[in-house]
Amino acid sequence: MLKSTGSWYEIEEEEDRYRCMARLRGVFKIAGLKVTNPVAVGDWVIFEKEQSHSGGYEITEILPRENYFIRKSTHKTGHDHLIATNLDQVLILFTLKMPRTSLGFLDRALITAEAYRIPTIIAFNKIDLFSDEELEELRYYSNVYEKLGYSCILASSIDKIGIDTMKESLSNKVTLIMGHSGVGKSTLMNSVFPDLDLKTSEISKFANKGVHTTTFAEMHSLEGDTYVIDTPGIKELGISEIEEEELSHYFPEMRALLGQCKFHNCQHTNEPGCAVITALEEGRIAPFRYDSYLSILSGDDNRR
Ligand SMILES: Nc1nc2c(ncn2[C@@H]2O[C@H](COP(=O)(O)OP(=O)(O)OP(=O)(O)O)[C@@H](O)[C@H]2O)c(=O)[nH]1
Ligand SMILES: [Mg+2]
Ligand SMILES: [Zn+2]
Repeated sequence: MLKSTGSWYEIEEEEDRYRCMARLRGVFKIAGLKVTNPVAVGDWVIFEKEQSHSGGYEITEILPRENYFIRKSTHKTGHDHLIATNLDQVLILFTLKMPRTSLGFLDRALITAEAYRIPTIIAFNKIDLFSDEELEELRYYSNVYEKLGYSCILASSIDKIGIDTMKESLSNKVTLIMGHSGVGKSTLMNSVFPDLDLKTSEISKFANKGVHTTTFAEMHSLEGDTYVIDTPGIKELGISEIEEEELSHYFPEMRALLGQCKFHNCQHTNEPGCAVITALEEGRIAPFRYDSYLSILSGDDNRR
């Protein structure tokens, strides 16, 4: 499924790659998931011609998902929203300004991807805008994340930096593109795949808060087996389905210390003999990562 617009779904047939619009036949309930959207971008579905005369198509079955990227629904309490499914990787765009991405947001996205074992690439975007000092700050972050096993790419669509590397990383994969509104997701995809021609905002328009240029998540089928899913910017990312006790498992630097704390149920806040706190004190864990951990653990709402 490539795109959903209300009750209609745009789908691409696997072999002949023709496109059609389809509706859902009946109600789909997915065991164990309370979601606002039963079918998500990336889903493999079975469809057929509508039994009535209309000539339209109907989705009759959703095939089991390999993985999915999910967030808390912002308008329906207790429900989640599927952003996309069956992903090879997630690309998170981060900017230091215009607009600034918080490290808390980045870490929440990384944790969600970790929880579903989806490899992640971080693009530090719009580097043409930054002073030497800011670039230094970016390099510091990028170093920390590289060491944790995330590929980092410094990128700029204006100065054409990182475009070839990006193209290589995205080729023949299904990639979900994530980040706040205005970080340059659509612009970057246009730079990497010039045929794409996605709608982007002008600087003046983007200065207006609340303008979302991309309004639906949409999967774009490109050369070979390359698929990118451009999404509307999200303001905040509520983490779903992760228990407090398992949160540290999704921080690779803490996962590495699993079982080394004095207490087996250590939450790494102020317990004696905590291996995580020792690592923090010895500079083996970056303070800003530990801050993210604490803020997510305490349910603080710095999701933005
Ligand atoms: N300086 C600079 N500006 C950029 C760069 N990439 C994009 N922009 C500008 O950033 C603004 C937002 O770009 P978009 O590509 O529309 O952002 P988006 O992330 O797709 O935003 P939504 O669709 O609303 O989520 C536009 O004015 C772009 O021209 C870049 O590398 N450097
Ligand atoms: Mg966009
Ligand atoms: Zn501990």
